[in-house]
Amino acid sequence: MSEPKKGWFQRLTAGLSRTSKAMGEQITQTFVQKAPLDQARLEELEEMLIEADLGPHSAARITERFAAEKFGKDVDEAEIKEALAEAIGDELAARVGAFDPLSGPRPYIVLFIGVNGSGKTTTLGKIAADLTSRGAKVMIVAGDTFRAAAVEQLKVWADRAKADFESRPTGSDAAALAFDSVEKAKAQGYDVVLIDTAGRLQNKQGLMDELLKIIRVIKRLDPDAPHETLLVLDATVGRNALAQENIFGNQIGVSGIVMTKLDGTARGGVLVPVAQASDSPIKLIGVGEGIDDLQPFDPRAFARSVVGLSEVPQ
Ligand SMILES: Nc1nc2c(ncn2[C@@H]2O[C@H](COP(=O)(O)OP(=O)(O)OP(=O)(O)O)[C@@H](O)[C@H]2O)c(=O)[nH]1
Ligand SMILES: [Mg+2]
Repeated sequence: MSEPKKGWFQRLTAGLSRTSKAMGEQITQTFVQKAPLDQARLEELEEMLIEADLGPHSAARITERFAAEKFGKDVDEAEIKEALAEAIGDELAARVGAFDPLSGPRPYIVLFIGVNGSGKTTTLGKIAADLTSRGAKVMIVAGDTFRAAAVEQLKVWADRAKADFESRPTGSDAAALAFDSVEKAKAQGYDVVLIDTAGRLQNKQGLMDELLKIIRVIKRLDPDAPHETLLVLDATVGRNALAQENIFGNQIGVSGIVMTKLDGTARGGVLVPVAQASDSPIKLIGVGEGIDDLQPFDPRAFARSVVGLSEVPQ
């Protein structure tokens, strides 16, 4: 993704408002008056983090760190939020990765994978729009040959992004389409190829095999391809995202994670355990359905937004 767009922090904050509202209310209740931090309030804090789906391990680590700094001291709501944001930001700092297809080899081939409805097609569309707006020559490949409406949905995004579009009738072989498209992209000097795939339940081996086949055939054209395999995870499924990461990571291989729909849940904290459990970094986050609602993952900004604080101080 390009540099953060104007107003992106506001979008992030708006997107994460359900999570931050849940956390904020709890913090306000727990720390209504400035008073020394005691064990009872620490426990409430930890409970709140678990409720926001940060997971027991992160919640415990963050609480411990917080206790080490503040136990017995007078703390108010604002200080709690600042300290919490810092602790969450530190938890995530090493788990971030850049998604930058225009500085890689050409054509840069990106494969989108994930379960049904996680946001693959939408994320692909948003990325395509960003890339074409920066002048890149982009090809979109409708590798979801499984679901009838999938091609039309993607075509809408391709038109919106003014990207070229490759598709075949429903039921066609996705791997053959991917092969021919990549071959064409190489011959015609494309900068980026974005390959959509059919949503799959992680327990349906047939569809997993199809993904492996797509990867196998494009490697014949470029042994380093796909240069990026983005696993798209829906934040609203909560801790189920952890299982998905595990299965796709092991069976297919993942180079980066996109977490979508952070705007659709009060449990956006789930990004934290996913980031920690995953071998691959979080690269992008989705905070809405619109074309500008995809952002590079910025751990500090995420942490501040999640607890309801304003922009990262310069
Ligand atoms: N609120 C919100 N909705 C999103 C976000 N990303 C995607 N969606 C919506 O989630 C729904 C599913 O998104 P798709 O992009 O079709 O998901 P998919 O993974 O391609 O789904 P399949 O092709 O069925 O596997 C759509 O209604 C999207 O608009 C997001 O960040 N926030
Ligand atoms: Mg789709």
